Amino acid sequence: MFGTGLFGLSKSLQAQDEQSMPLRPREARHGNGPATGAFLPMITPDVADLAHELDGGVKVFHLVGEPVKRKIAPFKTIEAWGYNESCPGPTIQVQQGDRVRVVFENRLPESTSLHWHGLEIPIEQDGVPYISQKPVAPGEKYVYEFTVHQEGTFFYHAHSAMQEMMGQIGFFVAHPEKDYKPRVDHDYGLILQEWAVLPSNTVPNTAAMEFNWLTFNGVSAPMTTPLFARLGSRVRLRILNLGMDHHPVHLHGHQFVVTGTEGGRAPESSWCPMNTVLVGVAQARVVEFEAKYPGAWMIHCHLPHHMMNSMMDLLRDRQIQTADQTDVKALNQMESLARSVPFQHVHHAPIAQDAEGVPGFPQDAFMEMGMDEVVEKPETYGLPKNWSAGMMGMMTMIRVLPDREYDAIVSRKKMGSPSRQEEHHHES
Ligand SMILES: [Cu+2]
Repeated sequence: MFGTGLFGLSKSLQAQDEQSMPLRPREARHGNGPATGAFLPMITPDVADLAHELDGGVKVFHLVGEPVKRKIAPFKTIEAWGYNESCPGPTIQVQQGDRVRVVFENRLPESTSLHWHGLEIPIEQDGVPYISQKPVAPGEKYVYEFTVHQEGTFFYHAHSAMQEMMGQIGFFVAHPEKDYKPRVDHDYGLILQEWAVLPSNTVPNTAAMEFNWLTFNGVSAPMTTPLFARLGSRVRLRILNLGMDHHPVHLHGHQFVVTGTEGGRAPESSWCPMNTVLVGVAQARVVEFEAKYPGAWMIHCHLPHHMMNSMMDLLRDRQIQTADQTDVKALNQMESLARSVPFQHVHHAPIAQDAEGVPGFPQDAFMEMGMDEVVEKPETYGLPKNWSAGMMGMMTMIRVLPDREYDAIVSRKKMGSPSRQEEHHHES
């Protein structure tokens, strides 16, 4: 069972399967409850939404800061910190104009606070230890409450640098009172993070400046759940970065326009065609595009070292190297690795007969670790054999699918998560 890719979803987390529903008129869509209006919820692949309850007119969320074991690859689990058993934390979605209360509980071993990045709220709600509030001690609760007058892609995070690097961040999306124009059919969010986890370790080294694990929404490719869109639909993608590096995020096969930043919607006069957007630290970039061309199109950070993970803890005696490697040796290592982790081993791409005599060899040879079966989920249905060998690090894909294939994935998702369907009130 892969589902959302999270360990033990708590009941406070509401699974996101808007994605599993076929496209239908916008008027039929609603958020988590009786919001002030209808909006198309954003999907955060591999991360759940945070449900809320209503108290009078106030949307009340319960957020718990705590240590989280996060499986970032089929064979690698790290001990991060996050919220509500999730890292990154669950996605909060509200609507412009909402009054929001977040009851925060600190189950970390040290003091913390919650900062609402980009929101124009009173200073008492700003979440900076000692400046705007007393730090929230372990075991304590703290209540944040404010009115959201903005629209856009914001986020919450601990206002402590090392806690940020332990993973303490989550989306806070404020949907506009009135739909953006043009409307989109799919809305996806990706949080970019990087981790330094030394060999044989599980706890990120938050003082490191070099990172060996790169994740979208807390998982590395090919474990990232593919995005999917109906051919001909319009797609919004919100990309959020909180780490030590800036990430140029590239989309294959389509041009997009940047329609917003961490400050909200951008005027249409500023939109220009691109296919790579630099997402700086603490920034969000919102892009939109028409899903015109069928296929499985990569979305990835284009920094070469972020298109892979440095698997030094995994490969043991074969760390990344460019010498003293033979085909036979590499295959033996891959096979023993596949037995020990375990994943399914698919033979790597061919090499030349005289490869070992060529200076510089190997580079990408032997890097491919096919693991289709181990990362299989409804969203991977129908991908070509060994697709997973082409995906590493900060990488996912958007599958642009004609009706029949789109519907096949939707129905597989439904079959895979029958219990979650009960939460839906969308009927066509
Ligand atoms: Cu990057």
